[in-house]
Amino acid sequence: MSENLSTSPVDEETSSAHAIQAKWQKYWAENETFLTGGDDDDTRPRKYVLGMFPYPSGDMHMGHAENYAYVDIVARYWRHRGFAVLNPIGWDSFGLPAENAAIRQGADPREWTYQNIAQQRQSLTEFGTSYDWSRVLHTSDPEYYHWNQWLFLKLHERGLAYRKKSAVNWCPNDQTVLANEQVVDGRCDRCGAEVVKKKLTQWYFRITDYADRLLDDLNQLEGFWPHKVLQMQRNWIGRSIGADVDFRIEGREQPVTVFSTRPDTLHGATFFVVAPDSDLASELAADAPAEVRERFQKYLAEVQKTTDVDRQATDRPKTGVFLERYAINPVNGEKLPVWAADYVLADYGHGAVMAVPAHDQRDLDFARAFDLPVKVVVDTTAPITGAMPVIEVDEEGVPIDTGAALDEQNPASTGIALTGEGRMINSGPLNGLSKRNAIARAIEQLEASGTGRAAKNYRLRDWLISRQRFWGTPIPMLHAEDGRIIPVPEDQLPVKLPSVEGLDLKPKGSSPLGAAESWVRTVDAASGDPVLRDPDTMDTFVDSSWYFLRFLSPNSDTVAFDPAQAARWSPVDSYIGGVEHAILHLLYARFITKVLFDMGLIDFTEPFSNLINQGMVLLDGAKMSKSKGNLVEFASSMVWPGADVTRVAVVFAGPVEDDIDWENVSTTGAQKFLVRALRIANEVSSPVDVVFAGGDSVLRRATHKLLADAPSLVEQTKFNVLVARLMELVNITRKTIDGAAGAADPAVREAAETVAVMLDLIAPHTAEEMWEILGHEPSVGLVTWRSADPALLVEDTVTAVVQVGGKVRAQLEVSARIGESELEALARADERVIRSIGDREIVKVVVRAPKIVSFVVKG
Ligand code: ANZ
Repeated sequence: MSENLSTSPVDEETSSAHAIQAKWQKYWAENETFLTGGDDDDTRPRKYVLGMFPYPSGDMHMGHAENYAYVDIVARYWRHRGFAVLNPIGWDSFGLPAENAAIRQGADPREWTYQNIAQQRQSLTEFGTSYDWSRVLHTSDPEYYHWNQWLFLKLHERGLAYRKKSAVNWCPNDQTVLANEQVVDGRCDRCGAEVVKKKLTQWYFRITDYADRLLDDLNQLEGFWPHKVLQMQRNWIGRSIGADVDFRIEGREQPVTVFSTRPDTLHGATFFVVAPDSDLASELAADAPAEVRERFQKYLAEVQKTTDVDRQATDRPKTGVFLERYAINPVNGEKLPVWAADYVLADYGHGAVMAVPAHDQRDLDFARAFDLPVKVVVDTTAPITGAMPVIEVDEEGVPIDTGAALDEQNPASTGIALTGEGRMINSGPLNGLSKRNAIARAIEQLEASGTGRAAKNYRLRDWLISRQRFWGTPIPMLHAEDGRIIPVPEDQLPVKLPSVEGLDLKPKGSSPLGAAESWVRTVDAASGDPVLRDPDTMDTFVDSSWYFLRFLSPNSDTVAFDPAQAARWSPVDSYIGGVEHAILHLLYARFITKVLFDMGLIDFTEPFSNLINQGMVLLDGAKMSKSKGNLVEFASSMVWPGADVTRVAVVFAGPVEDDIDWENVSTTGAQKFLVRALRIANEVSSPVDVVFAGGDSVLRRATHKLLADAPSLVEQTKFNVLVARLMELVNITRKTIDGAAGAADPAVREAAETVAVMLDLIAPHTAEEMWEILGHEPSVGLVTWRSADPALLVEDTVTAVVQVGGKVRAQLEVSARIGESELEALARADERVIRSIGDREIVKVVVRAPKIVSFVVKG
């Protein structure tokens, strides 16, 4: 076990650190030191610094400590640079853990939630964070979720909130819908039951309408967000460009459309596949012979137990059922057998594909498993640059002799699909074209013949937002007996959650709210008709999709946020949090931002100008988490070793984006450093108004070098380097105090004050204490950073003499810190020295850097 867990000494240093901590926390609270400011008469420029707000699951652990330490560094930094800083905090306080805890304890989720919030709030205060506590929000407060409901109505008005019936992941044990991420290896991640697909009518947000903008605007963020996160967002949206092609199915009136990224390969299609769980598959099977129908039904039951992720796995054996129906290829009239196979997904593209086994690996695997023909239509051995090769064709126009090279690569025997560049063959009018040109030509031809058109497709799905749970925002919709769905009028918001009294929160297939009779039954104000409230609640990602705007007007009961305040403060300048939110939360926040922009409420289209992702805090190589039972709790670390020590230790442990293992974090090193820093402040003996001039030049240079470097260290998030540099400056200051100049040297005061002001970013209690000891009024947190004196940044130089045969022949201006070999090299290169040595032999060189080089010569 590490020192951090096993020891809890109450030594002198720790208890004095605790006294300092308590003293300054009281001061900050009483003086409201960190209120935002930035009002009309505040002429300072503004920064909005935001940490991803916490979920109130018990107390926080070291992973949170790291995050909030970083947020505080950035917020404090901009205050020191003369900015008005908005640095708020709130809680993402709806969600399943509260509800599950309430079910276990037979209690109200409210109690669990607000108790945990109180505990976390206490921890964050004791951590010395500089939040503006006047702006706190909790998403589970009706004052907050009122505006989630308003947002829902606005999306509904714009056609962006709609209901649809579709197959969703369903846990038969927990009796609830699961998100794709909650399904692990086909099982419910909470209870382990096999997840099935169930068709349900649910509310969705039409995020796919924004797919292009969500994708294209990522380019603006390049360089400001981690590249990895941008790439993850791009992949999640997953735009594919290609064509929709209409195939006739024998015996069916309506054609069936397929999406293909490779319309150039249409002549290579040898079969046709529909998703077994699509309506089309059931319809086609319904008309098939009884035994086919039966086989299909059995297969479908299996498929419904398989997740989309597993269905797309390439290493699974291919399975499927021939439906004894045929599709007609629109480019050549060929009959293609129609199969139902689970590698085709019902809700991607149109849920059906033309299979081109020679050029698509999944199709090839399937063709080989069921002995279906493979037809090569792209010669990937042919050059695609230079002149178009002459392709010899037989009397039917089929190329002959595509070359031995291509024979060797025949996918039917190698099992490897030919996906590369090449020249079209066996493709009628496309023959000889490169793949790229053939795609364009094929689309032209499809459009001309009315059997297809250019098309785009996205991996991104609409956002399913209804949950059959109690502890969330009620969906503000009413259901009339005649099936009409009526929005709750805005002036009747918020639709508050009922009391849990008498409600059974246990999952049972529908929302527990449906059983709250007196709540669910109401009347439509306009018609006076009896109606039922929608019993579902919203996905909690809705709550966090716009909370950064609520911080601008946290107490308004007339608007979600004030557009004038949004114009003043947003977008968020620095958003700081874990990479686990790289996809969904950020995507949803970006989507809602664009909707609010389209509504004319804000004048920006991206919510977070800069994103900082910190690494994880591990314990013994595993991520700290409650379920793993390897938490180092936040509160206990503040009892021992104290907030400042914890902060320094965590920040010093490594670069922001790296994972750190708490086992390797040294709190003793951090504690020693803070004690040394305080001691220096205590020893300074020059007066508080002393002029910083003269004094120990090494120390002054070190101080000004740090003043010059620190801003870019912070702005490039090299926080651990900043700690190292502060440690170095404390050491140099110590040397000066212990040397001839002593503690009265003004350079010592200058260095100590610089340490105090910069240390405020990381160890604010110690910094305040130092500042006070040094004779200043609090708060050091509001002191503007001094700028570096350029004269002190110039490298120190000295004059070196070069002797040849005992006579001074040259003088060189060199750095005071020059090394021996470097000095010798400079001397040997000097014209005067070369001339004076002439062709005499050098028998010895004596170098005393930085002052003398002496050449002993013969002859
Ligand atoms: C014929 C073809 C030939 C295809 C070829 C690819 C290569 P991405 O890039 O991921 O968008 N496809 C279409 N709908 C599908 C579905 N519902 N389930 C599974 N696969 C589906 O993939 C697009 C390609 O995936 C499409 O282009 C289609 O196969 C397949 F040499 O059409 B292609």
